[in-house]
Order: sequence, then structure tokens, then C-alpha cells
Amino acid sequence: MQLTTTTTTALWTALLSAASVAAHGHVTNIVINGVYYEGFDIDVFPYEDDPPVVVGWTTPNTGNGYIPPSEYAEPNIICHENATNAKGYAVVGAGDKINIQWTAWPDSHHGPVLDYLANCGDDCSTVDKTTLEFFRIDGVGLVNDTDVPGYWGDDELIDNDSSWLVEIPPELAAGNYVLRHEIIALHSAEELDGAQNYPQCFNLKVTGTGTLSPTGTLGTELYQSTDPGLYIDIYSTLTTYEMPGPTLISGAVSVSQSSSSITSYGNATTADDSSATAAAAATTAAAAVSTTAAAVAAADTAAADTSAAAAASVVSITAAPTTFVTATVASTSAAAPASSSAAGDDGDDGDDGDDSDCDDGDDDDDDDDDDDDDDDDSGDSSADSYVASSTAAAAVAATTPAPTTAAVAGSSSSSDTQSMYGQCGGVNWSGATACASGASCYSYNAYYYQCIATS
Ligand SMILES: [Cu+2]
Repeated sequence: MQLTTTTTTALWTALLSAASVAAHGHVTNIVINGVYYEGFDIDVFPYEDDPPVVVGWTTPNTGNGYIPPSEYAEPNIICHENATNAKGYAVVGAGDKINIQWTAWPDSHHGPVLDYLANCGDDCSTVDKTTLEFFRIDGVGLVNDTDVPGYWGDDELIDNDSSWLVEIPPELAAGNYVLRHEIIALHSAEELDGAQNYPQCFNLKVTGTGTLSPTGTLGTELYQSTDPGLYIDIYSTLTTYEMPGPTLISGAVSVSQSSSSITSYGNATTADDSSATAAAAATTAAAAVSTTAAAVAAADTAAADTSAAAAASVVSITAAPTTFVTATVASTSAAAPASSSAAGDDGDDGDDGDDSDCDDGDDDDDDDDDDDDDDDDSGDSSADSYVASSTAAAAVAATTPAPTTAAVAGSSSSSDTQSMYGQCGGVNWSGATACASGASCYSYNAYYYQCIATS
């Protein structure tokens, strides 16, 4: 039985919903051109002696907590509580999009979504986070306030299969960068120190020929507790919303939200890997998850233990960053994109934030949005600040279920041409090997060839 892309997305949402006891949330993984890179699994890795190398920064934040404004001048605001550097990174082309996938996000926690980058110099796995200077590459605040407390960036994230799409600025200079992705929940922000920041960091190696090298702001200087976008009563009618933090850089590209289909699994690259000839790197295992019988079975049961097994299999796939994984996921499980389950979600916040503040919203905290088909392609993402208008609501209402379908493993034939920055070859690659006009196929390693601009 063939599952459509939409069905597959619904399946994963179902698995996530079944497995998650929503406290707040965290990023489970990122997806770049269909390749899945695991984040730091707070439900599992903190309890392991030797957790796998991943692209997500390490946090012992097992309670899904947040950083309050009282810590805006402290290192915790940079990449979350007691965060330490990710040991691996993902390779991404300038102009590529990254889909950042979260556990279910509570729909009472309205607020903006923002993304920043900071250049690490030689190595993001060892850089001192307090020296990183972040510049902002996107941000969506209040989309419309038709229905107070409004429809916000993170509501768009919820409606986008709990994921956020961000584009690396096309002209960004090549180099090593920390991606700082953040939701700020404002449901208690009518009180000073009531905002809740949920920063999540990932290491990237950006490739390209651009020269854009923006100046940035130290993480500990991004916000002030009295910023109008952080000390605000969202339960009153708002005519404007001022995004907190530094202004968007010129050269940033805001994109319409859509979620990305996962067509293969990649391992985090490490500094050691990058000097080796083969192995690791942006390894891709051609896991045709959308067409497996196992996936169908999982859809029928969608029980917590099923998703737990799936999550475990993902861990095992990515646990060996120096070994190329040839097995497809088909025989093992539906390979749910990560997340929670067995290990307790109900732990204490583990930071100064008081969890009791979290239910002030007028919506049910745990009411996961199962309406997974209403991807919002309205293009409102570019709105940096909200100004009331009669067209905003209409734009949001427009729904076009159009998840990314480009470069789905097995669905393209070798006679196709791959678009810019898509994969065009490598061991086990069965998709297009020719690049669209203006691009050439470049071999990063034996397992990953990518279409990049012909210089
Ligand atoms: Cu909360």
C-alpha cells in the first residue's frame, strides 16, 4: 500500500500526539532537503552514558522548561539552560531551507517564532557560546488579532505539523554557524518576567559562494525584560506588535511555512569526520518511510509503545556517526520523527521558571492540534510586525495542503533534474543525478552529492 505524503504526515502527527504528554516542547530534529538530522533527545540522552553525536546542542533540560526574562543577561538565554555545544553539525547550502520539527506545542502559549545565526569561526563544537554574535534571519510575531489573544507565529508552527521552515540567507558567506531557533510564549507576559523563552540551538556548516557576513548581538544582549514585545498583555486587543530583539538583517528571506517530508536519515558530521575521506558526512540512507507496510500497521495502532519503539529505532540509526547506514527503515518501524514517550515528560522544569505560570492561557494546554492538514501557505511569514488589516485574516484562512514533495526517494527517476541544493548522487541514491540549469552536481563525499550554483 502506498501512503501519500499527506497521509504519512498525518501518521507522524498521530504518533507524536500519542507519545507526547505535552508540557512545553522541544525540537526533536531538523530536516534539510529531505534528510533528517536528530536533535538532542531530552527524554533519552540525559540518561545515557555515551549519547550519540547529534547536531542539536546538549541541554539537561529534561522538564521541557523555559528561560525567563530574569535570565536574559545570563548564558542560559543563549541556547537554553546549561546548554553545551553540539558535537556534530549538518551541512546546508546557503539558500536552502531547514524544517525545524517540534514536539506538540501547547496552543495556549501564543507568541513569536524567531531564528538567528552566529558565526562560530573554526568549530561550533568548541566555540565559547558567550562570544557568539547572533543576527536574525526570520521572525513571525502577531499574524492577526481577529480572535484575541490572536494568531501568532507559534500558532502557525502548530498548524504546520509542529514545525518551522527557515531559509539560510542565499548570500550568506560559507562557514560554521550556530542556528538559534526560538519560540517566545507570551501567555503570562502581562507580568514583568512573565515571558517564556524556548531557545534551541543547532550546528551548521553553510556552503556557498556568498559574501554576506552580518554583524550580530551577543546572546545575553538580545532582549530586555521591558521590551514592548516581551512585556505585553496579549489578552487585550493589539493594533501593533513590535518584534523583540535585533532587527532582521538585510539579505534574509522569509518563507511561507510548510513542513518537509523525510526521505532519508543523515548523521551529524564531526570535525574528525570532515578530515576523513569517507564515512559519516551528510550520510543518507534511502529510507522510503512513506511506503512501508510497517508504517501502515503503526497507523492502525498508534499506541505509545509503538511510537516508543519507533523512536528507539531512530536513535539506533543515528547512534553511529562514523558508520554508513544502508538499512532502510522499512523492516524496523515507522520511524516516527523522534520524541518523547517512555521517559517521563512530567519532570520539573529544571529552571527558575514556575510551571504554574503555564496554564494562564485560556485554552487547554494539552489540547494537541490534530488538524494536521492545514498547512498555511499564506505567505504572511514576512510580516515582521503586525498592523491590523482586513486582509490578514483572509490570508491566514487560506489553506493549501502542499507539503514538500521534491526529491522524495524513489519517486524521481534518473531522467529528472534536481533543483538547486538538492541531492544529486551518492551511494544508494536513486533520484535525479542531473542538476537544473545554472547548477552543477558536486560531490561532498561518497554518500552525498548536491546541486550547487555553477560558478
Ligand atoms: Cu507552559
